[in-house]
Amino acid sequence: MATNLAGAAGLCVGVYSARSNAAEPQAQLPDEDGYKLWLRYMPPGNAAKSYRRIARQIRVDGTSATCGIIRDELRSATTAMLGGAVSVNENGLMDGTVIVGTPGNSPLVRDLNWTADLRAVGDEGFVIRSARIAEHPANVIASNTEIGALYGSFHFLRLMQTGRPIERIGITERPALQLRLMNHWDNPNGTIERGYAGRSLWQWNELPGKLSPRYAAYARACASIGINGAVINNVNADARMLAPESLRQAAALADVWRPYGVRMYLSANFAAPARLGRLATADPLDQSVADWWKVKADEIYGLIPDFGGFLVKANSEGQPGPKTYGRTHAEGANVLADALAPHKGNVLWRAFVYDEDVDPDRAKRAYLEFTRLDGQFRPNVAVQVKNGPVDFQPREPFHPLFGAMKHTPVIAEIQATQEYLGQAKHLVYLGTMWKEFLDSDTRAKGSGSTVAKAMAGQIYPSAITGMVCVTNPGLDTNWCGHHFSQSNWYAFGRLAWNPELSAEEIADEWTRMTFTSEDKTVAIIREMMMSSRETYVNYTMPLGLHHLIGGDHYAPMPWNNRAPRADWTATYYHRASADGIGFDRTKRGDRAVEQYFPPVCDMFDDIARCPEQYLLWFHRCAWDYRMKSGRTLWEELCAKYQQGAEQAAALQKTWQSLAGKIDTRRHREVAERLAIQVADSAKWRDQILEYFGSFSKRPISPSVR
Ligand code: GCV
Repeated sequence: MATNLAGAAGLCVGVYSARSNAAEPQAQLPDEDGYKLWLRYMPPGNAAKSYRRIARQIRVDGTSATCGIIRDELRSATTAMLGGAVSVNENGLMDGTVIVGTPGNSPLVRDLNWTADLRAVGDEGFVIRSARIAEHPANVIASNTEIGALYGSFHFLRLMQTGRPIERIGITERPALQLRLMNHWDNPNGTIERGYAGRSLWQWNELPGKLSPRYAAYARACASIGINGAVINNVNADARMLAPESLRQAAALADVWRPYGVRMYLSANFAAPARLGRLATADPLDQSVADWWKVKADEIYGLIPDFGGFLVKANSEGQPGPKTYGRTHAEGANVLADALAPHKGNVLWRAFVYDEDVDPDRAKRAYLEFTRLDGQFRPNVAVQVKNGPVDFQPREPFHPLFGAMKHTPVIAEIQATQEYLGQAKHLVYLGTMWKEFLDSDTRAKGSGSTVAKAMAGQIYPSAITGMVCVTNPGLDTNWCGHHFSQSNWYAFGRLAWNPELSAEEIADEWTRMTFTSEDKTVAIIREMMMSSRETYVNYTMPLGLHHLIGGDHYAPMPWNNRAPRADWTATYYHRASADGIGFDRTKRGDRAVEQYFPPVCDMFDDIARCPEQYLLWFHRCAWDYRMKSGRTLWEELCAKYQQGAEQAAALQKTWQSLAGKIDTRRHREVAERLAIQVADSAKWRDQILEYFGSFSKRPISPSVR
């Protein structure tokens, strides 16, 4: 009875394909506060006419809370976009029905017999296809699970929000990674470590009795981009987060999130058996400790049956861990893993460790500690590795642990909260940075062994795949502090679902959903976003420089040479002197390059082939070292800092040109932050060049103003 109108299954609609261009002319745009994120559902310009024909009625089979959410979302979104009520009918069929269901809850979907296609998309994927059902042209959003159907519904709405065709479509989507998690660094007292958008979303003084509407709004936003879990507390974990009262609070949040497919995870303090359980030790090989974790896991699953697992920061920056008891990271992770295994929970064990006794170079330490443990972790442990070997710098080479662990799942940790990237004051779109990372070729198994493939278990089979994001929402009305910081939450979700997406297409769709569907304005904003990260690198830490900051990680502080640890200073990294600048990590230096597979190692090691963007990360160079541009290193540094400051000023000017194209409030709020960014970029340029000039003893190039 059903005919596939789109032809071959799996035909995907390209991002720039046949989009209706101009929006219908808009008069004075009403002010917006950013609360709606990318889910504004504005009229989609000229496309509305055809959409009205294709989406006339909604039929969502199934009675669960998730089905209710799908129904409400489709109804309110289409009604808002199409300018007239779209009806919901659970029984009827008419031309232009949007049908959503699973073979389990919908006889219509079952009768389509899309068994093979649905098998291919797994539990969370979906098929969206135009079909003729009982002689009626319809669009069907089908999945094996209701959560998959929810993801499919948001995908369908995204097509409409971005003006793409919804007629004769055939889309098959399956997430590349299993775990797509937000990592909040929120503390029980309501503060957020490295949070720049207000206090924590979680109202501990009200939970579990009172549920803020933001909990569901948050889960809805996550679901709209395929995020399927969240660690709600700081990795610098307070042991009391595992106390019964806290668990009841977390359970209340988990109950709100469940229909959206967002699973609860907690950061666990490794010393909890001692600090909370009052045991004499937290030694992972002590039986009483293992028993304590087992009882704790049972208690958690009694309250949160779909609890995802523990995230652990151990023996790092003062946190307790197995090494405190002379045990390895594997022995530490395994005791928690054994407790969670009967419940199918996972342990995400962070590789952000840099004990000084392991190696003098901080960038080498995690690799040294973890590669020797490969194969010793339980199957439900994944090692969570930051994108680069130091710490979320504006630019780092990829972490050498990607592709290096043959027997242990490695998942990636990236950071949206812009700790080192202008926090919520600078406009920096991170999609480009994350793509640079994901597309990096580890060469672990020949060319094409990208980080994205390593993470997805395509280089070595992996029982757990995933990417997590240290994330940015707080209680600010616009969630992320800077309106453009929302794009980083968005880009994370989209890339975790599909790391093959380009940064440009993500920026394009986010802009259309967040600001406007007017093509010219979209193109301008997209370009602003695409160049913004390189701009930031240029005026802060170009050519492989890193960590030129102090305590708050915001302002330039290259002279910072006093901290409790050498590797928290700036001078440890740049090593500027009268002879030159840079950290020699080559084979003649501290041999950090050897942690990469040979072709990558040789490329980084060879100063002629090392990409100049990593030059001072891997090489120590004389001030007169000749760059590819023909300039000396010193002149190149001057040029980069000047270019960055000019680019920041250009960003501001471009935004000013969009007055009237964006509602006044959001335009003004972004403009205010751009003014700060422009002033900061000049400050970075001037202070860094003055400081390094005191070593180079060369004049600052006349082009620097
Ligand atoms: C949560 C950096 C940050 C710390 C953070 C740490 C980590 O050092 O500055 O605030 O602590 O990374 O990732 O554990």
